[in-house]
Amino acid sequence: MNKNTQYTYMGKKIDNANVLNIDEAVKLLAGKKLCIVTGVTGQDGSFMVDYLLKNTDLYVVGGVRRLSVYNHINISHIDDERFVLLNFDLTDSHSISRIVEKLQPEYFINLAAQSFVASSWDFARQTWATNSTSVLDILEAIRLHKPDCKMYQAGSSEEFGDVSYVPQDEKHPLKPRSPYGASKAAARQLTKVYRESYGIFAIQGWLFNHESERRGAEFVTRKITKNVARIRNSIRTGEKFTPLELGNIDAKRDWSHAEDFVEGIWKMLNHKEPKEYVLSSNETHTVREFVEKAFSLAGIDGEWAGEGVNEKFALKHKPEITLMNINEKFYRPAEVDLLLGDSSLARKELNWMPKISFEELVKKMVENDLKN
Ligand code: NAP
Ligand code: F7E
Repeated sequence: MNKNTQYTYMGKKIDNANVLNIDEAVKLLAGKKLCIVTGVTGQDGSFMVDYLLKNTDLYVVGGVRRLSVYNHINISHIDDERFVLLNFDLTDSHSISRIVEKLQPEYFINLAAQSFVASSWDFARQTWATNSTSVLDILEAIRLHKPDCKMYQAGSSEEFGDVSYVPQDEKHPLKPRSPYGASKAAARQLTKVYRESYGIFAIQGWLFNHESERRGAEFVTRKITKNVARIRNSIRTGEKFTPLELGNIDAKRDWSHAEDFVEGIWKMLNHKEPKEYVLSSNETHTVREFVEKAFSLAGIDGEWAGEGVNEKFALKHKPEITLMNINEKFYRPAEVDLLLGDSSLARKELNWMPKISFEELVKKMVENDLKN
């Protein structure tokens, strides 16, 4: 059996074509304490499932949408009878309502989204439907069918956007710069309104960037580490290679490892009161620094030359060999220049602390891509 395409649930073989529908799930899970996690094929959802199976007795229902190609790599390692996959699409309000009504979950952790900021200008309406309208549908389903279900909505530091002060804490105003940021800010307001109007335990966290070996390949960190691995292999074999191409390398981000953040989400959900927190490393680094560190960890020494769109990172002492250059097509219509979080409230009240440093994060990602 190829674990990437098929695994076993309660003695039954499950594969991409055998994700459960709601009636099958109701039969299998009747009477069990459940947590629904959406977006389990993505980075955070898959780590959340790992965390819940390891640290709780809950049955975990992973929401996946039907796609024409297999995309379950991030969950293909899981072989646990408390984990079941359910057909789920954020844009289908009827299905969301049925799922909450029939499964009566204890927790609903909404990690699914159109999460790529750059695409949100291309698909602004789809981003809004996926990231904002769906949150209203989830909240309404909980209000009507399971008002004591605890709900987590994946908020983002992108809501702070054009920042007013540094570092950003829970009091920072919402000033989004992209359709993505605006959609998350709207979802946050809806979550707050439902919490305050109906007493539902519905919260969001303002999560600063978090990455991992499971990060999607279009996000800047994974794009860098995958390309570093490709270039390192070409240098070893003496093959010609095309350089890595990036946009704004002076953008600053507060990067952590996603595994630390799923723990923070669970702590927020189990805090004595429904309260919103910032999760962050409290350090900021430029994309440029990430590039330097990733190449250096792969044993490649580079140096910068040129300016603006002509700037490049080339092999040290061999400036004719370009490792990275700028391609304007990766610039965004509006940029969030600087993100730096202040997560002291979460550290104090939730006793939460990220364990994996920036250096370790880059190392883990580079080593993983070199290995693969
Ligand atoms: P991700 O890897 O891109 O995963 C997104 C997930 O959402 C995937 O499983 C995707 O399914 C699913 N999805 C997208 N559209 C859907 C739809 N219409 N119906 C059902 N599922 C759908 O994102 P992530 O990095 O894990 O982020 C998790 C959440 O945290 C997202 O809400 C993101 O916006 C938010 N967030 C992330 C960060 C970060 O730095 N990672 C920071 C702050 C907030 P497919 O696999 O089928 O595409
Ligand atoms: O970009 C710059 C880019 O796409 C980071 C999502 O998880 O975190 C993430 O959003 C920075 C930006 O993440 C390239 O302009 C330069 O300044 O990795 P990213 P993001 O936009 O910060 C927040 C908190 C979320 O909520 C989101 O869901 O890197 N950059 N050159 C580039 N970015 C990309 N993707 N590709 C480039 O070539």
